[in-house]
Amino acid sequence: MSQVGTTEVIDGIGILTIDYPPVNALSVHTRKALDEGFRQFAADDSVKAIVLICAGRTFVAGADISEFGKAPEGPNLLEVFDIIESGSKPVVAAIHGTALGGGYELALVCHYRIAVPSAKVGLPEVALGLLPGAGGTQRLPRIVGIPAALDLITGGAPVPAKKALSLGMIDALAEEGKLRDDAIAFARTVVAEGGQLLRVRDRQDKVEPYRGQSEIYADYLKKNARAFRGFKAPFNIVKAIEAAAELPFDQGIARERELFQELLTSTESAAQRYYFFAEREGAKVPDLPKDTAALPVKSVGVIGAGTMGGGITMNFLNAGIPVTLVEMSQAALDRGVGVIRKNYENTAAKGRMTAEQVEQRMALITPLLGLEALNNVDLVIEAVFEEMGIKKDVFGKLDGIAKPGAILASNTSFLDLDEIASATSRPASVIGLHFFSPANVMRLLEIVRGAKTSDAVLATALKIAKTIAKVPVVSRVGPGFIANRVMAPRSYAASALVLEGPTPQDIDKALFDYGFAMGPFAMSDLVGLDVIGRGSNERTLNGDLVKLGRLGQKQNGGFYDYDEKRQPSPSPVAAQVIADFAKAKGVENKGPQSAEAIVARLLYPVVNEGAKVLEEGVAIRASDIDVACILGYNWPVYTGGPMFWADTVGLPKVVEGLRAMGIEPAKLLVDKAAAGGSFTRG
Ligand code: TC6
Repeated sequence: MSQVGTTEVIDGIGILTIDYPPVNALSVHTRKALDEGFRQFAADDSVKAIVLICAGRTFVAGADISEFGKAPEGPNLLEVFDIIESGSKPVVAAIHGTALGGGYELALVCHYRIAVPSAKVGLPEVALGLLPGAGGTQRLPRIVGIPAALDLITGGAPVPAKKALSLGMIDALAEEGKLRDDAIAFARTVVAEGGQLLRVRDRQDKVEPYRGQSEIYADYLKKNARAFRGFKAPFNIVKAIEAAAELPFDQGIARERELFQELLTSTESAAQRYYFFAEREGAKVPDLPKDTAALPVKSVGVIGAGTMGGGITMNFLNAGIPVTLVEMSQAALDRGVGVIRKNYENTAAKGRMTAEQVEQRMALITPLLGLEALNNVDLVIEAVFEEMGIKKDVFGKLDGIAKPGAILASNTSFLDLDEIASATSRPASVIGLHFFSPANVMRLLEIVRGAKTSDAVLATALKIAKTIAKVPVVSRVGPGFIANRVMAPRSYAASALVLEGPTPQDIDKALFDYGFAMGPFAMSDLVGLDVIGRGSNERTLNGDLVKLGRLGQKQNGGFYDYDEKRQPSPSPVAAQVIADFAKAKGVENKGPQSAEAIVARLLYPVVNEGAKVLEEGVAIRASDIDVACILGYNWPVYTGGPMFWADTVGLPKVVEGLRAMGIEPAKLLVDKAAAGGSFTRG
């Protein structure tokens, strides 16, 4: 028996335990253990039924994603599944943690499924640009029916055990902490009742009613057009589920395989699989000793109850950590607390929280006036006005108030953290925690490591990110840190390009088709041109529009005109303003450009800035830049982010494109292009 699997037999019940940390993925070792274990039990006459259970934190969490795209080794997964399903002894899958993807598909080839209440099951492959290619698209519809299968597999969300029970995805709940005993008892009952083998593949009752109804799938795709835009996997998933209704099981499996292979070799899936690991890499800091202990954070203080401070506060309340929220005036404090309450009540009104949970979270806030209230918290996060003088003043005062060892964090989005830290006598305790707005929703957290930030404080920040369900990327101090800095050239390029011929709608459409939710001009109109142009003394295009009273969507239109339903249309007035501005700047109109050229013009400079951020050591690795852009700026995940995308375009092409735009490429980019290297592959 391989080390990954252990077998034992207790009173006629064979127990196969899989132990392959961290998540018992279906690697070659796990497949071998399953293959050997089931063959052994099949040959053992004393075994009447089998329990499949896992050690560690979870049941099998899926195929081993790191094996995808490599030459297959060891027993084939589908053959192993066939041994389990077509065997003559009933098999009970005993589930704790998460049975996801290939892990839940493994449970589906067992004849029974029992899970503890805290377990979750599901088919999340869509998030990797894949479909459940080990029978999931054929078996799950046979349990839950076509409409539910469409939602479950294209949505991919793990289903909590109780709901899974009501949907039939599992057959029974075990008592928490007693999974093994309950699964053995369940298997005994099955044997006592005749040892029936329930094979999901043989079920027809849930799919038959939908046979011959192709409109279900067309309607479903239409209804979800927005969510599925740009992705490949949802379309193949829908086709595979249609096959479950229309084809005999084995043909359905063959169709699933075909559709899976198509996804596996797609750039979209490669990008999404890369992104899965990229999100997890962010928390790894090579020069931070692994054994660095995090400091305890049992209470938090937030300075500023505005939009940012309020959003930051909610993250901690959601994690059950009490927050002292501090403002300068009672009115600002009341307003801030009121907004937080309203946000929770809105969530409750949508049924995603109970009234009791709203009160529990609100009870964790202590609203107080003045910084002195922060004398006893473990972590202070400052979210005051973005101006160096004000920040230094706050940190100087905090230094005299906060208890020794407290972490002093700034939410600055572009100021020099080291200068802020210099206002204190304890720069080792100062760190940047840069949240993105709305801070209670956006998953990105840029952790800014100052020149003097201690290892313990950095380790604590990384731990906090996990506690409040954020994805961290670590940045060194530099203007705009990572996301804001690398994305800024996109805006500059758009402002320059619109003077040369392409219209705002040409540019927005090119970026929308690339995969962004909206283009830069639609975005400016949404945010407000007066807000974007604020603070600049120079004549700007935005400023010229504002002078005409065009503030964007909120007033008289901006780059677009808007009807009463806020639907945009091209604006002749804006077109004239652009033409006048171009003339004043002496920019020649060279006419329209292709979408490809527009995308290159706006996004190659982002790649170039990314290369500089790497070169300067501001970001640790290219994948952190991709994570920051995907989570901070909604860069389409199926391109992998700017750096992964640049690798797919080809770095020599990017270098050449930048030079043609009159931009000198970063040295790192030039060197990699010349050496045939890449940012993200190996
Ligand atoms: C599939 O099954 C397709 C089937 C078709 C058949 C052909 N493979 O997330 P964590 C690693 S597709 C390899 O930090 P958590 C992860 O990289 C798969 N590695 O922990 C990390 O490594 P590190 C369908 C994996 O407790 C470590 O395990 N399944 C895999 O916050 C811990 O992970 C999924 O999509 C894997 N499948 O969450 C599920 N999974 O420590 C994907 C994890 O070196 N996994 N690792 O950085 C998850 O959603 C979560 O990992 C979790 C645990 C909920 C299982």
